[in-house]
Amino acid sequence: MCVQVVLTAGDSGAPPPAEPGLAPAAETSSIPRLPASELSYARFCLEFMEPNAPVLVEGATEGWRAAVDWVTPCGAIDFDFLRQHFGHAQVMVTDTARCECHNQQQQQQQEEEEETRASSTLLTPGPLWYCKDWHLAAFDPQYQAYRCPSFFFDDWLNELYDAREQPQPQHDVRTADYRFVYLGAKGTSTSLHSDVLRSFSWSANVVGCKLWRLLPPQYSHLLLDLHGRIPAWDFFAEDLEGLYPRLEEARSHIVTVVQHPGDAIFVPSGWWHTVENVDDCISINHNWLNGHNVHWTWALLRLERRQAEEGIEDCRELCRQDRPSPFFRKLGHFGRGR
Ligand SMILES: O=C(O)CCC(=O)C(=O)O
Ligand SMILES: [Fe+2]
Repeated sequence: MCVQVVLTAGDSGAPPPAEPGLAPAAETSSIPRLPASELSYARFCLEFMEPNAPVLVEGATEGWRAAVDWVTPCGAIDFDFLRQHFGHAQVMVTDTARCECHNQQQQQQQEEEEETRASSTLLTPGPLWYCKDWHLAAFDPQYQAYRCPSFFFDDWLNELYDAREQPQPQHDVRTADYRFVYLGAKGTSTSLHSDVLRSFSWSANVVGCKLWRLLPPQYSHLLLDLHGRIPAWDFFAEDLEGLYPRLEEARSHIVTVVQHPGDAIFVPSGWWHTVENVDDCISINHNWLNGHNVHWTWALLRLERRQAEEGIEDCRELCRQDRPSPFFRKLGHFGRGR
């Protein structure tokens, strides 16, 4: 699951400790690739979770039911199987043909361009639907599509979900789990983000190749707009109005990774990333927290609380619950009078 976090800008060219508590990651131009059989849990803790460094684990989907059921003999997605077994599921889809701009002006500009293109050529590019964040494990607990690889097992976030006695609404972010299926055609993509709550994420490809671009957290400030607030939606966003003056510098620190079927990528806390599906792809993704990263989540929650408090400082008095404000009194009066 992905969310955008609003950050504060660093004040100099040097990488600032822009994100409280997030230690700078070692500079790297590629990430290690290790066969699952050669990676012990102790080594994963020591070399990857603790230093918050990415790694690609090969052969992570061996023995998975999904790696058999969801794949045709020629290695494509078996849509017949998916349709038969899960055709009744309701899922969230995103049209990734439209760029996920966070800036209203750019969004409007894109819409205008699309309108112009449509009226001049009478050809509108079709939508590119990407099914994201489908909670399959919770939707059908009997059908065990995969086993969580042992490296990613120490998971306090999903344990919390499992500990609940009552089934919870799947699409309610307050109660849903953080175990997902991503299903997208060639060309679908996920725009620039860092993961929810500064969690770790792992993603294992069952079918297809994905192209990942990763940026360590100490360069977060390079993604921000002129005002130091909104991060760019893509590392390669066309910056016509000079809104993202340090994006080019950010690009020089990107680490690019090609993920093949069977590979699981470990995305550490606070690392920014984009993902492109080079083929039709289906993958399993989890977000998780444990003793190696939960302090960053705590730091983020405290920061956001402080920002929220500062944001309402000017109307704090009006919001006090023990004293109805003149505004609400007026509204109440207005309602009664009609
Ligand atoms: O596969 C994708 O499109 C996005 C996955 C992702 O962002 C993640 O696993 O953190
Ligand atoms: Fe992500």
